[in-house]
Amino acid sequence: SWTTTPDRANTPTPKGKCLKESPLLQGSVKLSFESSLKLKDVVSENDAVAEGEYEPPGCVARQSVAILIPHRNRERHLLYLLHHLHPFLQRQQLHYAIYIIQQAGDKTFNRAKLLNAGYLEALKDYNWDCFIFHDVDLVPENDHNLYVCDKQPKHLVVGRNATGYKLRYKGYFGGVTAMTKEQFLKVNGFSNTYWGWGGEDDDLRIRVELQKMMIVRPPTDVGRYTMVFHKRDSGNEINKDRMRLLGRTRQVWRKDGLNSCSYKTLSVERLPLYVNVTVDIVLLE
Ligand code: UD2
Ligand code: MN
Repeated sequence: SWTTTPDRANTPTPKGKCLKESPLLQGSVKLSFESSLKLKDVVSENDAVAEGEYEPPGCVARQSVAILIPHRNRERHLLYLLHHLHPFLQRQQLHYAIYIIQQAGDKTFNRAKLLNAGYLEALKDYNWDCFIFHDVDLVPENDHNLYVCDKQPKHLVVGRNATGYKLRYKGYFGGVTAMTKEQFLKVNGFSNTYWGWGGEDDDLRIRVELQKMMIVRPPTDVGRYTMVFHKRDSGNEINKDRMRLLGRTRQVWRKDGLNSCSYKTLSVERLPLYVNVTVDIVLLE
């Protein structure tokens, strides 16, 4: 015989775990925001995605990650984000799904409560290891910024274009964060009581600190984002009560959060690029 290695061509080998560092990463990539971009283009770019979900073909992903995006009336931003985020996550060889959490009605926006509802809804589909809480207008620039969870809660937005790519302030925890299913449960999720702009991200940081967890971040050259320009949305006016609310977090976190998040699921649509969850969070408590 001219070969001593056994012929494995016909025996299916079980898929191994994906490598710690994906060989598909490209580093810093040039982002495009073309006004001519159409939803159908983004759909056809991503034919390996079904109902917002993807699994790497060649190996078993190291984590299963749900990306939760609070949303209302930002369709253009959503399209740009989907266009960049799907390929980005595929290069990281993750098993993931994207959930868009839509606030029904036109009452004041509540980002934090939407994310609590998104966490609870996503867990009805699958036992996700890791959750990424993601603004719709932030596009990651470097695919070494891994969308996986660590032993500690992770803040992925070290800097963005508009602020010179510097951390806005010490303890800043807004924009995009990653927490395991257990870490998020341990802090009882976000507060449900922040209506309008601001404070809910600092509240989550306080919850994390109360549990003696530490926030970790990627290096500065990796945790870079472009925020698509926008003005303050109507229906998301600055929350004048936020400082008072931040003063009572340590007293109320046990009973204000995931365990008290009342909402009504109005619809769950499984679209090609994301699961579209519409919730009524403005209920009489
Ligand atoms: C900052 C934080 C954000 C949050 C917010 C205060 C960064 C990069 N981001 O964002 O995480 O803490 O301050 O609440 O620091 N949204 C809609 N429709 C609306 C209003 C909001 O979809 O009508 C969603 C959308 O995902 C948006 C997010 O809520 O990205 C945050 O709102 P923003 O972008 O207006 O606030 P911004 O940029 O000051
Ligand atoms: Mn924004």
